[in-house]
Amino acid sequence: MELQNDLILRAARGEKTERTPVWLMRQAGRILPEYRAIRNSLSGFKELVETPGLAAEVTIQPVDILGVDAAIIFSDILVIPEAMGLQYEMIEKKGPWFEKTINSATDIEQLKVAEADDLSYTIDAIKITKERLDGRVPVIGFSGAPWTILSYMIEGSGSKTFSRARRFLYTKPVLAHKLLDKITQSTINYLFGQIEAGANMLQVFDSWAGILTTEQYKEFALKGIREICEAIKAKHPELPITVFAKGAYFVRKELGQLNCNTIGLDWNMDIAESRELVGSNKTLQGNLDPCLLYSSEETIKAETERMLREFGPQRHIANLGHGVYPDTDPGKVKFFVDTVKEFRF
Ligand code: 1CP
Repeated sequence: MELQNDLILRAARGEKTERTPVWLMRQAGRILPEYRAIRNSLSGFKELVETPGLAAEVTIQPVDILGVDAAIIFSDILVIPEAMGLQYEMIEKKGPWFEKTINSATDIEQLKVAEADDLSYTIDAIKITKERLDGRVPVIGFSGAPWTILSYMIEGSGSKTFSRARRFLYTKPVLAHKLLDKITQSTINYLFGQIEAGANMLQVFDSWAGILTTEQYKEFALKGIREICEAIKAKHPELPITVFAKGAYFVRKELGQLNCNTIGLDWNMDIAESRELVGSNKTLQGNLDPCLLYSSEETIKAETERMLREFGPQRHIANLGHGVYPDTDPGKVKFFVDTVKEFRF
């Protein structure tokens, strides 16, 4: 199907764009009252994720309401551990909770390598989203990066330090690699399924990248991301891939060497320095502080335009430096989106 707006795909591939494309990480849940209305009518978050028609509906809401240049499929990175055999619950105001966690070789052996069919609800949600969008904007598929997924499988929940997961890397490095390999393979199968369903680009979220040492990141985290990029590119060389490794300022050069199109920056990463380290043949995505959206329209406009100028007219996808915070005023989010869309160099 012909896309009416392919700005984000062209920016990712380094082609010329009339203006900078814009979307927000976590745009599909969290902020919109229209999302809350649907969410509150259900038993919980998982029912929404697992009901393709409703997941498609909340995926499209930010396109209709905020005017963003892409839709990101409504799901969660934690569907992969579940498809591998670890059920999770999403506890209100607390976050994810896994009854069973991974600690031994036997635990890892018992995990299955997930297939796309194990995640048919998200695959179906992508198909429905594509039909309903009818080419208005591209659809972004996504997954967690293997290290971030491993951290949840070891911890069993969110954590400030993820010290159990980091301890596992020090004390059981061979098992860590075995687990990472199984997660990587599952993720590749899942992402292939998302592409076949119609995803136009992919983003890999390494949300807990920043808590590893440089050496650990190179040894345990980069390998899986590299394998994911290579596997996807071998079959779909034109499909843009974004790698967002939050806090991983210390491996920007290595991220720049991955077989992907775009590197996501968080708001701590200096734009000029990142461009230097990542190199000129990647697109950069980001990177305003999500807290900027709590400020006045005047400040949002000034900071957004400063950012746009600093990234320059090509090879940039405007975004925040992490997901939009749940209590952000949707009006301010729309103002940010409009500021990007109205700006001309
Ligand atoms: O928000 C969207 O745009 C919809 C899609 C989406 C995405 C891309 C959701 C829905 N989750 C994610 C990714 C995700 N999930 C990440 C990577 C991005 C990031 O760093 O923000 C991570 C780390 C998670 C794990 C997760 N899911 C957490 C964090 C737990 C922790 O460690 O503290 C939480 C609280 C969730 C729940 C969740 N996922 C998505 C929504 C809308 C929610 C809120 C649940 C609800 O509505 O009840």
